[in-house]
This record gives sequence, structure tokens and C-alpha cells, in this order.
Amino acid sequence: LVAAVACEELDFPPGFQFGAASAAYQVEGGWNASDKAENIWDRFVHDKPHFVADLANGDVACDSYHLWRRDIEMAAELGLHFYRFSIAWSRLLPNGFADKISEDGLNYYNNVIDGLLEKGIQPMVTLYHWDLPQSLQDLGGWTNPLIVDWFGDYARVVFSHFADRVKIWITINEPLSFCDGTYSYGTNAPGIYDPEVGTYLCNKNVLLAHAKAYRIYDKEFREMYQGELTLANHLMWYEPFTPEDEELTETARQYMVGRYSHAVYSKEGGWPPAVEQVVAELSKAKGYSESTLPAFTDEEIEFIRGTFDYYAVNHYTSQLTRTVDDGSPGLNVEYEIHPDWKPTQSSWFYVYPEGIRKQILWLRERYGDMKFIITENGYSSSIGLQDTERIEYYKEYLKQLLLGIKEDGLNITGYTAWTLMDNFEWTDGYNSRFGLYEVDFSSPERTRTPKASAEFYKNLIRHNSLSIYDEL
Ligand code: PNW
Repeated sequence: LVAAVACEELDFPPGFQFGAASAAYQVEGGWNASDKAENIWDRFVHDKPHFVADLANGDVACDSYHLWRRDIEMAAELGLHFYRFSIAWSRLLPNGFADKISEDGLNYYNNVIDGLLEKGIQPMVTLYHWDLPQSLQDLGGWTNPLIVDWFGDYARVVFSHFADRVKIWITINEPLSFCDGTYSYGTNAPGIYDPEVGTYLCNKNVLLAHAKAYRIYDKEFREMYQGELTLANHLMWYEPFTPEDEELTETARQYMVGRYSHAVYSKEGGWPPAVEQVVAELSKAKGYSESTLPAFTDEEIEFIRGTFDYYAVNHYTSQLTRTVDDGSPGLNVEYEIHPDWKPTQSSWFYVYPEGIRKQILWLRERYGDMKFIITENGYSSSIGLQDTERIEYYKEYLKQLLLGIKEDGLNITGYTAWTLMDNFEWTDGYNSRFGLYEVDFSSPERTRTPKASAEFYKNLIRHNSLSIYDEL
């Protein structure tokens, strides 16, 4: 009896959905196939190859542009309930604008969607996973407020062609990664370093563009198709180094998470007050005439507020936050790693399973009870099929989610493993591998082979439970 109770505790709720994810530039290849136009990652890896480990690029990547049948077969082998992938804007709309729709682009995504559905796998589609058409970048990209309309037009094309079969959507993936990555650090395509102004222009336009797509869906498609939309945030959990660091840790959370959540999910909308204050202080100290965080009008606040049907959680890791009280303006914190947290193959990534549960509890406390879907979580290793550390990672993080569901009553309805197969890990090239399947990047066939973690994930899904692993 004791064993039976223990088992049940490790069961996921009935109907819990398991999936795996990928993103267009990381897997598709076919960078100039047919009429596909250049995007900012194509341009970045070709013009600034030294930004990427081993001068690698995604020209071919996993060649999913040609090997999509095999991808679907793998999704079916795992027994996935859904597969998350993204649409390459420049493959569908070669001009970036809606004036010309690529036939081959349409065919490609129709094939993937129909192929998945034939196997009973739901497509979950991301509209934007960092691969802006270069033509739009040339016009200022995410810093040009007109992108709100360009993105809206693109979204409408996507919805009109695919929303009859796709019911779950992510508008934009991880603004933190690409706005801050591009403008605050200069390491993400297109690599424009402009931390004081560029980052915040990108932030504001991303939030408005997301809302635009959501409003278009609401007005023109929702009644017919009944889908669900939101944006996906990258959520690094911040834990105070000592209790005295709690106050600034909360400001750090607002800066890293609230900056992309408050406008959409909070009751008041707009920027988090703590972020407004930090950026205003900094701007003043630097001699700007006003805050470089562009203000929202009341209309804009209303336009963005509430544009979600669930919260999409991309979570991998955590950091400790320590106050550096040097009296300078801005957010005076240092980020550190707890000595007990194990490193991974990615420099930014240490293992702290409790972080995922704490992060979601924080979100519920700030923004209210809502449905959460884990849209990315996974482990970074080097090459190898016996990936026991990845299995360990999945077990530990999934156990924390179960605790969140059972003890805290969190409404978590789905989980997405990042990633289906090893792929182009942005500036880490092919060195950091997150896949359930290994990909042989030296063979023209890009042969895919299941790792031990694929077997683990398959059994987990089949039993809807972690109880099959007695060592837990
Ligand atoms: C996410 N960090 O990126 C992306 O959505 C994926 O495309 C990517 O492959 C995956 O996670 C693994 O990296 C991240 O520095 C990029 O904390 C950077 C960070 C986290 C996630």
C-alpha cells in the first residue's frame, strides 16, 4: 500500500501533455532553398563567423528542410502529444512583408503540420524564434515601431493558412534572449551593441507586436478556431545570496522577468515600477533628457494587457543575487552560482531543480492563478548517446513540477523537452547538445540516433509517471 501511494505521487495528472521543441534556424538548414530570403542569423553567421564557436553556422543544421519526415517519425517514436517548432518568417514571406507568400514555404509547413496530425501529434507553433528577415533588419528591425504592423501582417498570413489545424501558438520566443542578447550584449544576431537605448526599444516593440498578433487572432480567427496564444519568456530564477539581498533580488526578477511579463499578465499592465525606476535613474545619471525606457501610452497599456491564454515557461537554470552597495545608479547586483550547483556544457547553465518550482510560484503570486505550460526545459551536454546526466536532469526538474502541481496546486498542464534532436545552439554552434536524439553533423544524411534519454522520455510519456524509476 505504501508503495502504491508513493507511486501515485509520481503520476502526472490525467491528460497531462508531453512534447518536444525545436526552432527553425536551429534545425531547418535550407537557408537559401527555393525563394527563401536571408534572415539576420544567415547574415550574422556569414558576415561575423567569429561570433560562433568553431565558425559553425546553420546553413544545413539538421537539414530538417529535407528530413522533416524523419523528425515526425522521431516525435512518433517518443509518443509525443505535441511537437513545438517555429516558422521561418523569411521562408514564408521572402520580402518580410505580406505582399508575396512563398508557395514552397507554405508547402513545407503544411507538410510538417499534416504529417504530425496524421500521427496524432498536435503542432505547437512559434511565429518568431529569432530569425528576422534581413530586409526588415535593414529598416531597423525590432527598434522600428513599424515592426508591430509588419509582425501583425506576418501573423495574419500564418493564421490564415495554418490556424485551421494549429491550436496552440507562441507568438514570440524569449524577448530577453534576443533583445538583451542583441543590444545589451551584442552577441545575438544582428550583434548591435546599444544597451542603453536599443534594448528597451526592442522590449517595447516586442510587447506591442505580440499584442498585435494576439488581437488579430482574437478578432479574425478565435471564434472559428478556438486556439490558445501567448509569448514565451526565458525565466532565469534569482535567489538572494543572503536574506539582506532579497530586496534587490526582487528588482532583478522584475528586470529579467517582469520586464517581459508585467505588461501582459499583471492587472495594471505597463512596465514594472521597479524597472521604470532603475532605468530612469540610470538614464538621468548618464545625461539623457528622459528615461531610455520608452513609456507606454494608456492606450498601449490596454492593448497589451491580458493578451494571453496561458503562461509559456522556458526555464533552464538559476543564479544567486548579491547586492553590491556601491551607491551607483541602476541595478547594483552581482550574479553568482551556488557551489553545489553542477555545471553543464553551456557556460550560463548550472543545475538547480528547485528553481523551476520557485519560479512558477513567483509568477502565480505576482500575476495570479493561470495555466502554465513548460515550453522549454532541457539539459546541455557534449556529444554522446549514454546521456545519464540528461535523464537525471529531466527526473529532478519534473519531480519539482510534480511537487508544484500536487503540493502547491499549480495549474501546469504540459511540458516540452528542449530539444527533439541536437541542433545549432546559436553562438555555441554544435558544441552544446540538448537533444533527445543525437545528430551526426559530419554525415550528409544528418543521421539521427536516439540517446538513452529518448528511451527515458518515451517511457515517462507512456506511463504518465515518474514512478517507473524506483531510484527517485
Ligand atoms: C533558449 N541563457 O535559449 C532558446 O529558446 C533555444 O533556442 C535554445 O536553444 C535553448 O534555450 C538552449 O539554450 C536560451 O543565457 C539562451 O540563460 C540563453 C539562455 C537561456 C536560454
